[in-house]
Amino acid sequence: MVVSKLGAAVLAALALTGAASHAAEFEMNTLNMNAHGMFQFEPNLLRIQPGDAVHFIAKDKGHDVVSIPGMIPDGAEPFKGEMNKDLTVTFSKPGVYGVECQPHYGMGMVALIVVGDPASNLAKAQAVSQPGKAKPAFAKLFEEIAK
Ligand SMILES: [Cu+2]
Repeated sequence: MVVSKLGAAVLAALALTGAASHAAEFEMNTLNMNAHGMFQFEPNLLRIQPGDAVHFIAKDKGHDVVSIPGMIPDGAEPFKGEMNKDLTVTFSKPGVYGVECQPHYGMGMVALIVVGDPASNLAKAQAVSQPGKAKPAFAKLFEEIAK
C-alpha cells in the first residue's frame, strides 16, 4: 500500500515534469505587409496554453509589441517591447491578451493571444474601445475565437 502510494507520487511528479518541459514557444512576426494588408502581426491570432511563450520577431522594422491596457487578464503582467527588437513573453494566466504595435495601432496592427480558456477576461477585453482600424480588426479576431 505504502509502496503503491509512493509509486503514484513519483508518477505524478514525473507527469508534472513532463508537462513543464513541453511548454511550447510560438512565433509572431511584425510585417509591413501581408495578404491582410499593411502593418500586420503574422499570425495575428495564437491559441496557446498557460506556461507557453511567444517570441515576437521584429521581422520588418518600425514596429513594437505592447499589451493593450484593459485587454489582459487580472493579475497578468503587462508587456512592452522596444522598437525593432524581438521580445519573448511567457503567458501564465489564462484568458485573452490584446497586443498592439504602438505606431500602427489605429491602422489595425493588432493581435490576439488566447491562453487556455479565454473566459476569465473575454467580455472585459471585448468592451475596450478601439481606435480606427483596430476596431474591425479585433471584431474579426473575437469572431474567430468564438467559432
Ligand atoms: Cu507597426
